[in-house]
Amino acid sequence: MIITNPILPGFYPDPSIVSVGDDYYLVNSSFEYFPGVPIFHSRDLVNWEQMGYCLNRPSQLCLSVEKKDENIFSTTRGFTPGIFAPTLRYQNGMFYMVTTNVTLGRHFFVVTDDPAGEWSDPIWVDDLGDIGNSIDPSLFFDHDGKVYFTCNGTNPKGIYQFEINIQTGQRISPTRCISHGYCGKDPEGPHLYRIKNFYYLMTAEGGTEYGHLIAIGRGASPWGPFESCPHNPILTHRSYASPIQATGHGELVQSKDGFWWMFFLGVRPNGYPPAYHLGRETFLAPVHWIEDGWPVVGENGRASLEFEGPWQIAPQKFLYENSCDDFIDSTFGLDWNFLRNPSPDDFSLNVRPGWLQIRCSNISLASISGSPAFIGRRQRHFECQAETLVELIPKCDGDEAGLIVMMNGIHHYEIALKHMGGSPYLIVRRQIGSLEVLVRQPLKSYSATLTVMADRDWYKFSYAEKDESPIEICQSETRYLSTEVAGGFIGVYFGLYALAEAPSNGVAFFDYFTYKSESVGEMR
Ligand code: 6LW
Repeated sequence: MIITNPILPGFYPDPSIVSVGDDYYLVNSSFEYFPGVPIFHSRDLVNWEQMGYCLNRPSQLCLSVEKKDENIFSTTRGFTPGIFAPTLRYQNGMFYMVTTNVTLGRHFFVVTDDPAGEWSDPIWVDDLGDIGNSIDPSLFFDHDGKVYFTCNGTNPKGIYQFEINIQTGQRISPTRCISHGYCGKDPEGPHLYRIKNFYYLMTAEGGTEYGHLIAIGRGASPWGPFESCPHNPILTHRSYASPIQATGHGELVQSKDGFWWMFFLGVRPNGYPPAYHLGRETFLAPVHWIEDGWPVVGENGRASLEFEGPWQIAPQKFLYENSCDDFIDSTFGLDWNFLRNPSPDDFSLNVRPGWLQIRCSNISLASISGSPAFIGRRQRHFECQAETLVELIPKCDGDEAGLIVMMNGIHHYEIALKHMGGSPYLIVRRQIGSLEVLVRQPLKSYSATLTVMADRDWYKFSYAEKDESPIEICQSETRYLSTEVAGGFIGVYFGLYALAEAPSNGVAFFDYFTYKSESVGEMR
């Protein structure tokens, strides 16, 4: 049985996974998107279904940057904070998801006995002491009942740890630096495991760019010292010609049949110099242990787009390959995300049954303190197409609504209807940092079908007025929405949005949204 990577294509970085009975559960980082920390379920490690989100209530997930703090976060390269790398653990019937809300600068965990249901409100982790900026928390439940909280810190750079009261989040030991990493810069993403008689401390190092790697060490105590694996890094694609690059930040897991696996993030760049726009994705590689008790990942530390699995599994099905939302349901499907904490008044599925209404909001797409009227889904395939039918009911000059290809608040392309000088226009805007290119042309009415077709290198924008053939209006490079250009930790989303230049009562209605990868054939 051939297994195809990525297992979760599109923006799904920092995978963490637990095995419970016949089931596996996996979580990813979600940064500035709401709800936060998607959680997936699988029975075979390869076919995954989304069960929900660990953080689906504002009481668990505050993503709004205070106006006064905007300067701390704003850079010329877009905005990312929010929820960084999570870790998922299971102990005595309870699931724990620990992470960092970087917008607030705090670690916390949430708990549940039903991962598909509601998770608790945050249990905030005590002050860690003076270790600088800290992300990537992990929990380790030892056989003697002790629970360890492990994370990275920057003062100095290293992996830090303390014993935690898992009921309260209280720190119950001094914080100690347990490693400065094994073989790369920026040790982070630590996970502690007890395997046979050793404590293994696994880390992500090298930074989450092309030098990324996973390394491991082991010792007799959870506090170390950790002897570095003689063949570290155990996974890296640095200076290695492969369609998968920047492999790192991962989780080791043993399947029921006794095989071992590494889930990790990687990217699929295009062109030269390489640039990736789908974000950091979740990949899988088999692991075997050599006699002296060290793991070997994939083919001597290298992963591939396809490999032979050791067992028979159902044909591999990918999440959300082909999705069409007719906006018939009264709630949003799990695939949809909002930017930061959405304003509930901006969206309605009830005003006009079978249509999504979005209010024209004057919160700009570039705002990092507010939540623009935007709802989106990940782009998961290089070759794909997104389409919608929109009707704009403008109230003020400048009201607009349409289809957006969004990397971050200052790197995005959109095709939209816009009310300008009292008349309807079709616009395509390309925003690349401080550069803005606008194409516009008059329309007969405030209604049109809008389409974006993507291949590896280009997005092509077209529109069709009622009963007329589609017209391609322009195209733009995928490269300018890549992480290399836009910065941040996210991947491209396709979304629907409505904007106003000043407070407005304008609204837009969207009849449907389709996303299709080329592999699934004709569009509607
Ligand atoms: C994450 C860190 C990393 O917290 O990138 O690749 C950071 N590794 O471990 C953001 O995902």
